[in-house]
Amino acid sequence: MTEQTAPKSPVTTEQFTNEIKEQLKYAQGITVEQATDADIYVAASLAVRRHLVDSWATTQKDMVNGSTKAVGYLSAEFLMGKQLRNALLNLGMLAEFDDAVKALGHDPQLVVDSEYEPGLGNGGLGRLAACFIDSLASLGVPAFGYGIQYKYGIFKQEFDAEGKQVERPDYWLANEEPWGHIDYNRSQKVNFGGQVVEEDGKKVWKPAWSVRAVPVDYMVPGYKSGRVNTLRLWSAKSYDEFDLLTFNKSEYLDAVKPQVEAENISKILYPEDSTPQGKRLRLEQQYFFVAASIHDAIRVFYPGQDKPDLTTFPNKITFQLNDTHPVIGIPELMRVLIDEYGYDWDTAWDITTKTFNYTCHTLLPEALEVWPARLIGELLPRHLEIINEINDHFLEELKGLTRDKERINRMRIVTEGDDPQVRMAYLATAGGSHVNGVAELHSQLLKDVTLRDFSDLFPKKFTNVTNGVTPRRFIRLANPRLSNLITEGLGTDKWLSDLDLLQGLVPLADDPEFVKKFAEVKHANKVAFANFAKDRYGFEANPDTMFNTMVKRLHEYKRQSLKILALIARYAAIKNGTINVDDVLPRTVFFGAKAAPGYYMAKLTIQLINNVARVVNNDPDVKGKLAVHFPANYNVRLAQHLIPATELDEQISQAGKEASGTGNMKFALNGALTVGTLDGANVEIREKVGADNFFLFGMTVDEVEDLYEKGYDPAKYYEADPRLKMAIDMISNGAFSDGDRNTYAPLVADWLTKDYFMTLADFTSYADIQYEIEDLYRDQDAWNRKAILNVANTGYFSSDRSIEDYLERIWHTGPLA
Ligand code: 26W
Repeated sequence: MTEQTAPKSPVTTEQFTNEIKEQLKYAQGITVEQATDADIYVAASLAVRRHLVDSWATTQKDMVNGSTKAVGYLSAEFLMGKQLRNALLNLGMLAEFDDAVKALGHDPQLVVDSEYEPGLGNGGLGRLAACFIDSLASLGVPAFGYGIQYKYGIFKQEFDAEGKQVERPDYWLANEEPWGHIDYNRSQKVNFGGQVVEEDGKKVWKPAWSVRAVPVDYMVPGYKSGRVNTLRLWSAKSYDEFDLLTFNKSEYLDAVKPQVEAENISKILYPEDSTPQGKRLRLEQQYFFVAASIHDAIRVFYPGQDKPDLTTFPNKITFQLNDTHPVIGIPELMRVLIDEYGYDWDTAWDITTKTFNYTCHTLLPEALEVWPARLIGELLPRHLEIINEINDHFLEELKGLTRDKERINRMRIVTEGDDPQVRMAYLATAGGSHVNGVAELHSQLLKDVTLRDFSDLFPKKFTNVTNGVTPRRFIRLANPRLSNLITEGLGTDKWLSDLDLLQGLVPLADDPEFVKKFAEVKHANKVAFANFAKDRYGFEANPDTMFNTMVKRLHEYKRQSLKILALIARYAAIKNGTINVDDVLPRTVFFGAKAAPGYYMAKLTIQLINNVARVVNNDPDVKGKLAVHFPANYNVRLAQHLIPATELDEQISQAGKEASGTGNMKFALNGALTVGTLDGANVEIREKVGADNFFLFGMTVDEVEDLYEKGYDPAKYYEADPRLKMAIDMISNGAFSDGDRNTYAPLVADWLTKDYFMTLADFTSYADIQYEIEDLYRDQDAWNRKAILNVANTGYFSSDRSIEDYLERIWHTGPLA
């Protein structure tokens, strides 16, 4: 008998059916007969929300009245995914929902499908924030997620006839959005521009214009904690009354200019996930949500107090800075403490440094934001003053710690010269208590390279918290078949809130019955994905082939190029008989990737992948042996469908470039084997699952550094491996561009002359390991045993464990009593 500890539904199917009917009638003014799937979705969502309100209110009250420090997670991105089924899971109402909707004459899947996925993030950083607030609520820790409710999220990706990426606006709020609660009465005023004047010895900021930050609250229900936290996303509205006078003078545009300008701030998510565009609007967005959030926290934790004792602020809430994007919050809190509450510099600095902590999510130098002081001065003149003062104080402090003038100069927060730049990562490191990377290798490289000077002088500030993913969404919701098998195997479903319990599956890897059931689950997931893909994208995926997946943002360091070159080499080998077609192990390769709209090489790579797919999928010589599919618009929904069906996951970035990766964790937890480099969290995944259960290839970080040292000539590798030469030559000869030799010339030229991320240098190692992979796959029992050991040994990568690490090492707080 398996122990069932999942939350019990607060209502019966019948009661829930009536609640949906009630919403349809009173909230939407329609009858059951008139209701569409989308209407039922809205009604069911509103009915579910009602079952969360009490715990939400209690959590709010306990948070303010209690003495448990709260966490404020400041992030420019929250990639939440669809909400309904997650809320149903955490309320224990999944079955009641399905039965109630059927009772109302609708198909539960079609009702769920009518929810529009909120795309308020680009990729890893945004999704991690979503997993983290799920874990904070599930651990019962009082917390706010603070961000921006963009009107337009990450663009919708389509492919044109040539296989090129086309971006379409993601106007997600065009549809009824039942989850957000707009709270006009708790809006905050955010000021911009203007100048700073002296008034009786005090600095006074005279802003030129202001925006109204209106909070849109989303409930964040915990799994089995009975707690419901808040995701507070700010939406920009204008204060200015409509200037009728100007309107009458038919200068219409001037009349509404203030409105449009103001509301532009939360209009759209910047679709870059590595290279900041340094746009003024981006800085306005960052200051907008951070300033509103800091004032909101003071309002929440010091209700009705106009002279609060803010020296206690760091005991009320600790703010986590999700990368450099919210770091303007440090000079903002200083401004509030000094200018609005009259604290002296040292007291203010003491409060500020105790309040903030910084997480770095990248190793790419170009991804570390640097703002021109001039731009900050125009938009936030008082903040620039404070940043310069912080810089001065910091340089003084450094003079007390080292006499190495070079080092002190390297550590300047504000660079010298006639166009000074503000280095936000340095401001975050100087202005916070802790700095952490997101995987052991990443955190080590931050200390040894990126922030070396800082870790040498402030070693205690630096720590690591390896990323994690929420098992509720990425195992229980995405993979119910595997979830049932795990619960059966362990005899309890407690693993969903204690993922280390997966360890109990290790002995079952030697149980032929369990291995058989595991294989059946994986195959059923492959069939389910094939049906989903047929229906949603129109392509046929053959479940009797190996499902091999590479899904992540398109970036040269992630090396989708390596995957496509190896794929072309395989195709060529089949075509020219280097490999006997009968010995070829049938494989279906799935790609999913959005490229930042301005990222030329990334978009050319997408075009190449789509055209390789076109040629391969229409070539009878490889039919049934090799297929390539690139479903457009990779997002959380597609991930939830594709990950459970995958057998082989690609984590092939150049060592030392992927900070962590989180897809790697989701695939391993869903029983896929990984082919990967010793990069990011791959290192820890391989440690946990065992070297025998991970396909390792490629250079290590040190070997990469050595090769950069001694000078890297990619052409040499092109000459050395005929498989690589064949693949590149086929591209050059127009095999995937209807004979046009110029289409991919920029890619080929880069590979043969620069190839900064050493795709060519790691090609041979990558191509060679494919034989090992295919040999193992032919022994399905052996493959599935290793797959089960991957599931069993990756409980560590739960975001619950990550949050426990943050609580212990950085936040020093815990669950509400
Ligand atoms: C300013 C432009 C910009 C926007 C977003 C620069 C950098 C970013 C993010 C930091 C990029 C990102 O998503 N990084 C990813 O963060 C994940 C969560 O920690 C890691 O798992 C990935 O390795 C890392 O690439």
